[in-house]
Amino acid sequence: MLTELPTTTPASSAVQNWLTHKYLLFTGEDRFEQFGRQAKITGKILNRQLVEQHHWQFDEANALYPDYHFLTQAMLATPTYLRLADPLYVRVKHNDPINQPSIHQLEDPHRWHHRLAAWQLALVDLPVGPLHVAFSRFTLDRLHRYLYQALATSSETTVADSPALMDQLHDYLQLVDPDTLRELPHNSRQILRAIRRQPRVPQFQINVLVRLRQLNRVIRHRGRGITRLAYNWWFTKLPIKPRTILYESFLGRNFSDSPKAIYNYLEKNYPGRFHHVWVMNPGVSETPAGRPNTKVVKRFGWRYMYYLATAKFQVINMRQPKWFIKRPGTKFLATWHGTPLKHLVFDMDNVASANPLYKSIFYQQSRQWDYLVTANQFSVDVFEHAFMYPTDQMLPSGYPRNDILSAPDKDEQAQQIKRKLGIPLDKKIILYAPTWRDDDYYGVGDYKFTLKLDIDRLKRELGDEYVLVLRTHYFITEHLDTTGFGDFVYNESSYDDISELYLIADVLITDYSSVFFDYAILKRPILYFVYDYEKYGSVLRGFYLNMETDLPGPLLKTNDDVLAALHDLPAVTQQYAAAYQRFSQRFNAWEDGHASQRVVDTFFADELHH
Ligand code: C2G
Repeated sequence: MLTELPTTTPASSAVQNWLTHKYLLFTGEDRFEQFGRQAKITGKILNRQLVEQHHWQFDEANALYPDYHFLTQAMLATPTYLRLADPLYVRVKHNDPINQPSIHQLEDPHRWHHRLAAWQLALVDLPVGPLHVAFSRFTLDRLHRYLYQALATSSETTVADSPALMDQLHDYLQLVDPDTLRELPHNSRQILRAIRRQPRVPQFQINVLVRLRQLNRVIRHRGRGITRLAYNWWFTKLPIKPRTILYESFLGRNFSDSPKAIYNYLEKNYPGRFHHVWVMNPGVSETPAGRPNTKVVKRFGWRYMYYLATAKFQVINMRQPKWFIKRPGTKFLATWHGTPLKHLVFDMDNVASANPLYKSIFYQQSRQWDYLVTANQFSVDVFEHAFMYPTDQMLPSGYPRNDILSAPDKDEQAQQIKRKLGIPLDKKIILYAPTWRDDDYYGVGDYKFTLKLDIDRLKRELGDEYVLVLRTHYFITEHLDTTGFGDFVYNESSYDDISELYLIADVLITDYSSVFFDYAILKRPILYFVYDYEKYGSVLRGFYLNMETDLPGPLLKTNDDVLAALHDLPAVTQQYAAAYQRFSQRFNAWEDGHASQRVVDTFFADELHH
């Protein structure tokens, strides 16, 4: 067995030593962030003389796992190793498995064949002893973890479907240390033992064992697991409901955005034609509950799973769950949620906030979309490369969510909204709606926001004329403390629909949020408070627009600049008149107040016209 030597030597002299001594040099095994990506130190450095002396070679016939045999042989011959504190060699994880997969991310139907062949070659040459046990344990652990994927009947390239692979697995299991097999959890142990005894285990027997294992997991995960199981085994086998529509906006956090506009349009123009099901998280105050033909279901609850499986139409503004099964006969409308300013998916170099599989998960999910709603030609062009999505499946419609901004009665609606929010009718409104920061978070989907806008000063200098409506992004979970600002600040971060806040706002302050594309339909002044401009643009995301020349308003880096602009908005308006016009032509040419109609006429065509 390998023993670790004490790391008393600094890296440089360790490298010197390694040339003359007989040991492996590990450079650590930690995962960490490097260049904004997940990285792993996996380096093993070997003495070249040793390699030549033993004629160790990579198995070039094995395209995916050429190094197992090489490494086990090296470990056998060099029973000690030295782990270095400072990395000499760093592997950055590939974060685009679709366009630039690493060998481990390649989709290869023969992966299991290569894997088993490599293990077999390595284990055959390991004499009984600690390394043999360790390698058996390592491979059985892999088998245990991927067993479901490898044996489940629904998977495309299963071991179970292929008699040759079952034979190979059977042969491999003869080699492993029997004691390590005993260490496996019950169900995996049973499946592998059965295959060890006879290669041709009947499929039904495997299915039973695999299902038992799934059940086991469910019992461990309780709640969600059971509903998921019901979704997989039962609900997706039920007939599809031809007139049911499932809607979801911002992960069930709001009753808002284009799904809401489409829903309102359908109920107004085709009342009673459809059953509407809205996905809402518990605790959301504004929901369509109680409206005709409408149900509200809890995200990930039983009824949600049922409708996710059986509703013929799905209208969603972000992404469906990873495990969503797109059934034949169902139709999926992705409305998305903004014209892109920040680089998206395949255009992102570094995925600072997400896991390395983000791009491939996004890719698989977007293949399930039948249509993607777009607000302008610019979005069509960007989505084509950023999502790798075909343009002929995009709807060049404008955003349904923006119809309200061209409504003939928008001024009356604005008065009503102001009353509803308790904002004095004689006050003008500044709407501050910034976006989130990829690197400012507590945990997954749980982002922070640090308020850099000097509210105190705004109140002092503008409080007689204005109130401030504060609206944080839906990812920001923390509630900003605005006590002490009295009736100057209205924190509408949990208000359901930002379009209604646009309607009442006399001026918008934002940063890198797509909100200004929509707000510009109203032709009112827009200011950009970009206190972290250099960092955001170059390190975190990168932009599709030239922020210096393409925007309809000024980039302001300090509170002084923001206040100066607010004090003289007519000057800003005048200065940006030409830029604003260019901007509107480029981004809002399709926004004529009839986007919902265009989307509905295409997406529901078969249902409405037969
Ligand atoms: N939004 C909001 N309040 C904010 C910011 C955003 O209600 N303070 C809503 C708006 O509808 C906006 C949408 O969330 O259009 C998307 O927000 P962005 O800030 O643009 O950020 P993101 O969610 O990363 O989406 O193609 C657009 C991109 O996907 C950006």
